[in-house]
Amino acid sequence: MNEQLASLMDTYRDHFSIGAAISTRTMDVYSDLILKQFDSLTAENEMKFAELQPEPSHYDFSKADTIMGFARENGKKVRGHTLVWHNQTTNWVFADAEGELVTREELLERMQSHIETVVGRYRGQIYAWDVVNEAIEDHSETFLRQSKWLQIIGPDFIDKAFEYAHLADPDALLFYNDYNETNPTKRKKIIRLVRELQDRGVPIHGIGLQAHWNIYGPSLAEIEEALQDYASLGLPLHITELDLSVFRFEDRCTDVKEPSLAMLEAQTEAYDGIFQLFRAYRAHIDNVTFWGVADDYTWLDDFPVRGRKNWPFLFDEQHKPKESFFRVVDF
Ligand code: HXH
Repeated sequence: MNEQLASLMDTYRDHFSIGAAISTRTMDVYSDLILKQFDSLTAENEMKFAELQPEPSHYDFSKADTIMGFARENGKKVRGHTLVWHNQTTNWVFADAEGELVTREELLERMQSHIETVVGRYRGQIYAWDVVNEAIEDHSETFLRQSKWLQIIGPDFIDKAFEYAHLADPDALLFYNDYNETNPTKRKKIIRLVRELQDRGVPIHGIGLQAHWNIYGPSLAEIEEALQDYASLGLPLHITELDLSVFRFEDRCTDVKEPSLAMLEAQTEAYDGIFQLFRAYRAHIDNVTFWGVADDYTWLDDFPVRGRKNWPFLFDEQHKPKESFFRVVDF
């Protein structure tokens, strides 16, 4: 590794912490990059409900603990992801012994005991939790997304999740986290949700903007408008899952074996503009986390299009800094 290479976390020390999502596998593959470039880590999957409590009252903390140990040994902060979500949550959570939906009281009890166990285990070691993930409906006029949590408990499942998490670790910062966060319609709904939580005195301390964007959009103007709007709530913002796909979401092509020069140039310009904005909003943004480390592995490989690879990060498949990296650290 080039000794002279700049460091994202050092360059941005006075702005915000810089994070990356890792797994027990990628923390070894990327250890050199992680140690030098990132001061905050998130488990990409290892702290999700289905991973931690695959069966009733049967917890498996082995992978999560491995990541926590790696973070502790290397002096990295950890963001927790995620406690209450409609995905990657096993069906048993919502079912009774006969396979029927459980009652509201029973589901609240299961939610609380999961949150108590997980947040309690890492109390004092995880500085921020994504308490509720993706509860807002995308397109329609509907406010909250249809989910078992909503169906069984009702809209206050969100309040309860935050209250339980706050009881389990009063010092952890509690976040609402969502995607398509720059879309004006969804943005308004996210802001309405957060404002209502604040008005009811629910312990929410920040908003997580996933930022799964691509080289075609959202535009810098749309991103700035969103940052302004979210900042007006007076809560800190975390950019929780940043990546910049080189494809439009719906692009079906699977024959691109390496990113074209045009793609990489567009990505460099986009990253440059996005980080200019992040720097301009440093008073509101406390953390910027990438949803991965380097282009040899990303959740966007094969998603949402099977057979389509992607190259969304600042480091290439050989873990070398891309042009986008040099622009992001040059200001
Ligand atoms: C995030 N969801 C999650 O927060 C994170 O935990 C996970 O590791 C990766 C991304 C982003 C997302 C949400 C909805 C979505 C796609 C991505 O919707 C679709 C699902 C299937 C097909 C098309 C869209």
